[in-house]
Amino acid sequence: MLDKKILFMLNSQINKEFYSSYLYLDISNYYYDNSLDGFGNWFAIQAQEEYAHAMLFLKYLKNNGDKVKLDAINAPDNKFTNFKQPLTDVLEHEIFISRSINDIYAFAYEIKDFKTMQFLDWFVKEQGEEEQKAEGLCKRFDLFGSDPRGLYLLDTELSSRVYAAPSLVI
Ligand code: OFO
Repeated sequence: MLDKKILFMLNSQINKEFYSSYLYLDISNYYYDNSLDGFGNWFAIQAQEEYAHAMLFLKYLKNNGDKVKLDAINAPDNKFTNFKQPLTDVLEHEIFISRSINDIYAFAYEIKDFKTMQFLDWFVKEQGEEEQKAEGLCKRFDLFGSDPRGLYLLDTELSSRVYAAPSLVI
């Protein structure tokens, strides 16, 4: 079984991952509502990925013989006023999630919980990639988003994203 504080931190991370999934689904709906189906698709897939992350944390607790406590998931309260805003919010959110995972990692290191550190290694890398993806979307929106043809092409590109299950197997 896991150390009590690590257990609490990992359990909280389950909620954060489910919230991320909710947040991205909300963003997906926003873009679909505004006929940007490619962006809608991209974020619907991102929502699926976040759900899968939550399930990995859940499984890790179970594999260690610990109980999972599911908390209420906050409703996303985003009132977007332009197409760029969700992208900026996503970048901020991913930075917040990276910090949260780093904090768990730092505590695991402090108490020599090498098993948890090894489990988290995949997430540390994944967060780096997600921050990069979010930053890339912001930059490309700045370049092409204000031109209708540019926006159309970007939307078409994002429509080709398909779901791939996380490479981490536990
Ligand atoms: Fe769960 O990957 Fe980002 O937030």
